Amino acid sequence: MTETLTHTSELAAIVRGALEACGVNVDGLGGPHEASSPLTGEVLMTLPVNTPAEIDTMIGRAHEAFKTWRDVPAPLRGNLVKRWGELLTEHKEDLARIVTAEAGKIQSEALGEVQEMIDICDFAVGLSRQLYGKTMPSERPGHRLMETWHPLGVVGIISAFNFPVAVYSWNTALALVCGDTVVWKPSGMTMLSALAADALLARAVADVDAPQDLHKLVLANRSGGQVIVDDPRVALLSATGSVRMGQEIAPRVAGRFGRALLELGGNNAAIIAPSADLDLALRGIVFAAVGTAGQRCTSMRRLIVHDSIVDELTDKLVNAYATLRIGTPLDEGNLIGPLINKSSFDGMQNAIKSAQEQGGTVLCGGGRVNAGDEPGAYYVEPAIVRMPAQTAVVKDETFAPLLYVMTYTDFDEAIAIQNDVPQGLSSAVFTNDQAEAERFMSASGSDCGIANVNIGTSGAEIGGAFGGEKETGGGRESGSDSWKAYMRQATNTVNYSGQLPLAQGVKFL
Ligand code: UN1
Repeated sequence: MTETLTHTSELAAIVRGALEACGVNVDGLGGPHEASSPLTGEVLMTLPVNTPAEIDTMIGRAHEAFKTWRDVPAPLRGNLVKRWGELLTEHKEDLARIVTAEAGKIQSEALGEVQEMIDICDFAVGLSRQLYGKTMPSERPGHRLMETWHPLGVVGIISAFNFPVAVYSWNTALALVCGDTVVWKPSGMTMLSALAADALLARAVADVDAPQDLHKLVLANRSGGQVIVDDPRVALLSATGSVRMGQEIAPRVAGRFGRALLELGGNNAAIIAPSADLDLALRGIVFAAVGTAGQRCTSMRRLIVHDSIVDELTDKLVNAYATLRIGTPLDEGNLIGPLINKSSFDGMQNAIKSAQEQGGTVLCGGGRVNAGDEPGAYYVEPAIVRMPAQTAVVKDETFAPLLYVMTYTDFDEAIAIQNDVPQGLSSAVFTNDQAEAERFMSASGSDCGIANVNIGTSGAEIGGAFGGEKETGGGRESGSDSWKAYMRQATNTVNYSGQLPLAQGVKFL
């Protein structure tokens, strides 16, 4: 999928072709929403925006479809997800192309994002035969005690621009095998990727003859999202985005006794111990700090380095940063694409300014690249800022390639610095001291949902549960037993004794 663009309008043509290949009726689109590309700043296409009344109808249809879908045996529901996974494999490059154009990811990372969708489909298909419940010994003779897991209802999904299709697929693949139906509101910045992913699901639905209304794509702004948040027919609301968004959504969903699954901000750190393999650490740090232009929830934003190696490591990092090519992701030589928009760029500039005011020294980066060529595009040099301590700005999440470096003397101090932020998504330690590694993963070690050893903070596999604590929101998505969030649990006591003994030895009648 290598294309070098000579003229911006070619990008719109490439995206149009990829959308059509995925089955999107491009001629039927058009409307008030401008879908633009961070690669060039140009508008690629215009799209319709759903009204609250339309969204209400969509939720109603998905709710009706649930009544049929919940009774389809789970392994047969798995057939739908299996077909979706096949179509995603077939159209991996088409979908990745749209993700690149719309989210600004380099091609390898965009392909990786679609691979993540394919992987979760595989996982969910296996899961469709493994929605296990437990049986427990009953305290009463001639009784059986067990649990069953049932479909929950409509799952509302609100997703962010930075993983425009993968995080949605974690939710959707699991929800569908669990017998739920889905209503999805993607980010306003990545609606084209959403149209393509949803069109492939529509094809899978048709191919296996599943109920048409079991998935609904809502193209809307924030107020459209609120319709989904507030609707009592939406049993689970799974939302990825900012802490502010989570703070708004969580009480509203709780107020109607709905369930919320939140994946919010991250402010992820790596501790670099004196025993670490520095070359390995270097590669882990660079990918986590500048991959996806620092715009992953899991991006590395803080380095906590033992004071005996900090100068050596920062020299190596600055040298490594100097070799990174920044520019259009359509050129395979570039490793850093654009920020999503001007407000991300401004956020990074403001953070660097605050860091300097708080005693920080910029070791490299921070400036805008080729601004003259593409006035509406925001390419930046990734920045490293040496901080005297973990000041207020370091505790904020800045969604950009901005890495703060701090030092520590003893390992407990490093863990305390790592934990002393409001967010709790991902963390890492680079060490060859096994006791330190174990300590980091222990109950009084990292307080994050993800705690890695000799691996960076980003790039998790789908097989593990994904999510974090504190302001990150506490939700778990993707692998392990995250599926339980998408189902309701029933406890069944069966009496085959012909008597009616009461529990706890109670005597009555
Ligand atoms: C996100 O940034 O919201 O672990 C998801 C990772 C990816 C998923 C990130 N597998 O970096």
